[in-house]
Amino acid sequence: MRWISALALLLVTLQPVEGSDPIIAARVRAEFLHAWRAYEQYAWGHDELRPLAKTPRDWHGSESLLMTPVDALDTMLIMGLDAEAKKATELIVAKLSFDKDIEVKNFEITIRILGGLLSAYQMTHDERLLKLADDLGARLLPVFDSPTGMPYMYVNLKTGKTRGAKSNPAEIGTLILEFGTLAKLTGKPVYYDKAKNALVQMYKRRSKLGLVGEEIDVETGKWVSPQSHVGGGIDSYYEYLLKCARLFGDKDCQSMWETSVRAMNRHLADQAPSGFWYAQVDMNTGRRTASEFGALHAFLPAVLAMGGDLKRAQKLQDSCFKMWMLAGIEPEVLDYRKMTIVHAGYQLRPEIVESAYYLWRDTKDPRYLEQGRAFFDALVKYCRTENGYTILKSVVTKEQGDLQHSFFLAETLKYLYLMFAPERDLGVFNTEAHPLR
Ligand code: DMJ
Repeated sequence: MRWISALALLLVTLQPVEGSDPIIAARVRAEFLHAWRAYEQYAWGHDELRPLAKTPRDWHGSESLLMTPVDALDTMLIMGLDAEAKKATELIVAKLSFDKDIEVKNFEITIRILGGLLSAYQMTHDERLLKLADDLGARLLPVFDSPTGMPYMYVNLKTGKTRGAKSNPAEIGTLILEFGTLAKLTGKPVYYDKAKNALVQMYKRRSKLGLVGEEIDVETGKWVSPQSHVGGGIDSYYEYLLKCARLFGDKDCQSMWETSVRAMNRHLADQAPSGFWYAQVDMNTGRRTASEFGALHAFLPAVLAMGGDLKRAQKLQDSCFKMWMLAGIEPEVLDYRKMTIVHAGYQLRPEIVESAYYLWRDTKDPRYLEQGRAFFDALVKYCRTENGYTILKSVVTKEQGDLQHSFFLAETLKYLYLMFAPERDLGVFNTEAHPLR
């Protein structure tokens, strides 16, 4: 049977795709299929695939929320993989149920499942997807019932019981694109209002310097950690201030974004000998506490570019690329003052690719296509397995771990494909790369 799959791969590879580099676009599409076929074969109906063990991985015990099919569906539609998209849709409609006695993380379920359902609905007009999204949105709503209106971290989908008062700006402020879109599509303003209030409540608690910290109690509204940075736990809060303004024309979001990006550039930006970076500082004093930057921070060039600051976006992307090239593939965290790797894993993350995609779109500077080719070559070289793609335990030794995250199909491969395929306007991407209109 091997020659049949080799032939299928060849045919996919040879399909013409007009764009900045049709050959690479076709190769990315073929690699997407390689990842998807492995999921189909070894993890069908489950959340994610462990490609080395060839076993499924579910997030909530034995219950699946079909993380990979929902996350990957709009990528299939964008790549023109119609048969695969149809099969994934039928699985979702037949099997996806939120009437489950499980506690989910509001942020992850919102950006992956709600975002994925909404974007696929907007692309296909399949009402069944909107119905699922509305059901999910209603089950997530209890998270906002805290004394401040900022959401709890977890909610039980069946009982509505919430947990996790200690949260962070990213989990509190990365909801408005999905809940806002759901409000517009269902005519239920409550979704928009609750998510917008959470964002505003978060913003109101910024320090005198205009910065937010890393951890906050949603019941008391008091900061638990004053560490400020643009990495995990804070990153997409900034992203959604700007994207909320873009998607909904919301003037409050525009003004919150402007104040926040000014503070970020003033107190976090760091011109070091190794390049231009964003540091860790105390949100109240502005004192630098660390000089760490990593795979998650690499979303920022994209957002700066979208905000119109191409100068900083380009300088920062040059630094990000240096980070990638240090070991030939991107470490999770780097100390940019020492230029040493702090956390050596690579989780198949998309952020650096996303930034190259935006900068290519906005500048047409060929250096971003070169970066894209380097990303793709390294992924194929180090993360490809016989059955899909996997994370690395260490970018230094290149030892592989065993997980194909759903965001690899939702984001990493989508942004790579879009960079090399014909340009088109898809709308505003949520933080999981689900385009919304
Ligand atoms: C994704 O789930 C999203 O991009 C999120 O904003 C950050 N973490 C992963 C990818 O790294």
